[in-house]
Amino acid sequence: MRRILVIGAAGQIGSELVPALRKKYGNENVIATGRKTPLPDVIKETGPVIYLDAIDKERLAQALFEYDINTIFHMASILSATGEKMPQIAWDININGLINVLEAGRSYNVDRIIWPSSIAAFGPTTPRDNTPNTTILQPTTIYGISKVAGELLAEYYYKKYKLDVRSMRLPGIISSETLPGGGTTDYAVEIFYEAIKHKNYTCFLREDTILPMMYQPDCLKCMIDLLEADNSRLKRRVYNVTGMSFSAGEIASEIKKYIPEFSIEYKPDFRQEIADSWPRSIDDSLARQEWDWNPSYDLISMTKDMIQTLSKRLK
Ligand code: AKB
Repeated sequence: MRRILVIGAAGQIGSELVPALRKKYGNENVIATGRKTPLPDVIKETGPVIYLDAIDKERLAQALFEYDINTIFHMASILSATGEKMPQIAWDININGLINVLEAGRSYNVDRIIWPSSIAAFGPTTPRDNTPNTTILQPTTIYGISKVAGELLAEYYYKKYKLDVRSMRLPGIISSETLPGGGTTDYAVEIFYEAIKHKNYTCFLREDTILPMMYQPDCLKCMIDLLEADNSRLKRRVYNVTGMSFSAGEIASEIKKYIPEFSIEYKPDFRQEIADSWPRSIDDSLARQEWDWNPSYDLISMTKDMIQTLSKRLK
């Protein structure tokens, strides 16, 4: 039986991952943790919730012991744009938090840890189209540097201590429940809220900026599929995954099909340089081969679903 600790349950992914995990593994078996951001009611009302800062080693160890945890989703992270504003704090939370989770996991016989990496692990020297799983990793953001270090730690703990850490390089995640915070791909979520509420949006990236993205239902499936993947088939700890790739201009055109009066202007800021250092599209064939990764949503089906879901909610 899985006893799961979700660190960072209030975030864009965590807030929907906890309900998905509770549905599959039972409400009492999924312990949601938060720090500063309040947890959504649906999480507080359906199962155990605790305060936890992953930087606090003792509190982390206590949580693993008290709740008899054997599986951890470590979702807490400072994203790319915020990281550039406070690089030392980003390093502390992203790396020291991860090392604490790995060390506690090793001491308390945790048998699986899922920790997402990101397309931010790539950099300007990486091939930008159909980026392979194994390639040049020379990121230029502190977030990306922390992801590369984390990927190497995942491989290291697996080899040295047999700790079963698994990771996927997430692209931008598009979701309708919780807004992302502090990322470069956040525009692809904000654009829907602004289009529905105000019929216009000022985009912080150029119109022709193409980035890899994934819709939340595919992201949740990705988390659970990698958790459950048969270890004998996995030939590495870290996998490329993707759902779709589009430019800012292309998503705006797709939204206009539903909201014809929608207008967009482009005012690139410091996040443009970050976006320009990341791949345009991702080769995720190894994830498909080794654990049957198979996303469902493309730009057309994702836009339709986002517009329907958010229009209902925001009205
Ligand atoms: C960000 O934009 O920083 C994140 C990511 C791609 O990891 N969404």
